[in-house]
Amino acid sequence: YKNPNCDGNRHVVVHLFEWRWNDIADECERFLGPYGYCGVQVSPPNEHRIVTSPYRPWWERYQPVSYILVSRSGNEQEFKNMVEKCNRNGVRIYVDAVINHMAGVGVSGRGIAGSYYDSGRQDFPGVPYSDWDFNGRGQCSTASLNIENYHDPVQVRNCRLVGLTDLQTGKDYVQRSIAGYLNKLVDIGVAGFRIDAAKHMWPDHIRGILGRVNNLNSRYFGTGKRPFVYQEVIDLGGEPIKNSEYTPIARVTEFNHGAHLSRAFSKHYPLKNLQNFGEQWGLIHSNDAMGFIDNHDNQRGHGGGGAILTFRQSKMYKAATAFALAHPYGFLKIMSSYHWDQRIENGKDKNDWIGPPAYGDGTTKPVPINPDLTCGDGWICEHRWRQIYGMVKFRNVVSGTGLNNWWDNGSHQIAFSRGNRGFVAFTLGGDLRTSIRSGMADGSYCDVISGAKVNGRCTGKTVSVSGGGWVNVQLSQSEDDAVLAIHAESKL
Ligand code: LM2
Ligand code: CA
Repeated sequence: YKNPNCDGNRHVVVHLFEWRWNDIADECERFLGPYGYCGVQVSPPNEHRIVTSPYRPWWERYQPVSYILVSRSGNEQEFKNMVEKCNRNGVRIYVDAVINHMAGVGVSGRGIAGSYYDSGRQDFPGVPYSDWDFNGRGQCSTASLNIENYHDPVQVRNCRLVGLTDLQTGKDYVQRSIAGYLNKLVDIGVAGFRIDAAKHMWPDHIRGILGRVNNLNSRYFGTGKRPFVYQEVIDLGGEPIKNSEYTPIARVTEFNHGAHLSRAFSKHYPLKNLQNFGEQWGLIHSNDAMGFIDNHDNQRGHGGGGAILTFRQSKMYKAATAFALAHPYGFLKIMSSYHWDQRIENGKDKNDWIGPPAYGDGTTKPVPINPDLTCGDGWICEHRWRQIYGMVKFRNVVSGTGLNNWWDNGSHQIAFSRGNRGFVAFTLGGDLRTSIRSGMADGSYCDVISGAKVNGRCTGKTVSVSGGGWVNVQLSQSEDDAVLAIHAESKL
């Protein structure tokens, strides 16, 4: 479950948070395929509640009503078309699987596909699930039936996460229902899953469910391939539930990866400390990790929150992302966000619920593309920022090499090479003008941060390597970016 099943030499996934299936299909063809992205994490494709107070928050999609493939992003036919078109363009689809729970208690009505539900009675005929498929007094000991104490692993698994009706994921019937949903997706041609709220499920239950999942569709993947799985476990230390309970099963989201890099690029400590970044910093093993700077939760203060860099601190964010992409650690995911106006009161964003750009009736807006490759209508599209897609390509080009020729100035200036395939330099403190040893062949290169190599010419800074690998680094503090990067395929 740890192999992402990328097509060809592709190594990075993008989370197109709240995008419609039709837009993702187009994006695979016009951008993600050509620019070397491996795949897309899509928002939950199954039927969810329609929440009207607050009006259509993004988080309504984390309240399942059934496993029918109708959601705010589109219907089943649109989903199938997307998977087909993306696979045809060499881009994989990974589904955010919300399988720990169903909708929050105390509401009834119809989900977005029209299925009736009554979460007060724990009745979800669209699956169907009924009361005895859920954890109750027999399994959860808190009076509220909610998780009240994260130091009690039984509560964390068997009680309700923020009031969400908690499935008995150990039950044969429940496992069969969930596996039925995942198998439907696998048969359509998805390449894997993010397991939402994995920390709230017993590791053995996840193992049991995955054991019931089919091999990937041989039409796209060849025979005998298992889905890629990354389990969402927020382990920032200090709680009894550890990442290490889940790494034997499949990959795990490494929240410390982005947390450390966010702190480093916010200058909480000298960049030179990053010399031994990785497992030596207490991160899980590189081959077990799904790394990222921010995700849809912590960019708005949910799910652990913390001082995470996001698109709002764009210069530092791009530098942190560039470091992550240049460094060999982990398999990486890029966040692609939409804009919302923050309203911070007492350190909390009162607008943290705001859903995607939408029309008055709540339907999600399409993603318009500007001539300069950026997106309009409130879609941020970090994955289309030149500094980010340039480094996604860098990661593909240097794949398989190690980290060599570490250099630092003892403080906020660092540089390193990736074998003889790539070189990066960073400054968060003063101008960086010096020659640094690299593994690169002598010649002229295009810096893929300030520009790109287009038809053999460089639209940004040209960088010369001479004297047997010495890079003439010219990077000033006042530039738009704190990074310079060259790779074997940006040679002019
Ligand atoms: C996740 N990972 O474990 C998701 O990444 C995260 O975004 C989900 O929470 C969570 N688990 C459950 O799938 C989000 C959001 C919550 C929201 C839930 C359910 O962060 O704030 O909870 O989705 O929609 C909302 C209300 C909360 C209420 C709950 C139940 O914010 O106040 O609790 O619904 O009605 C009474
Ligand atoms: Ca649970």
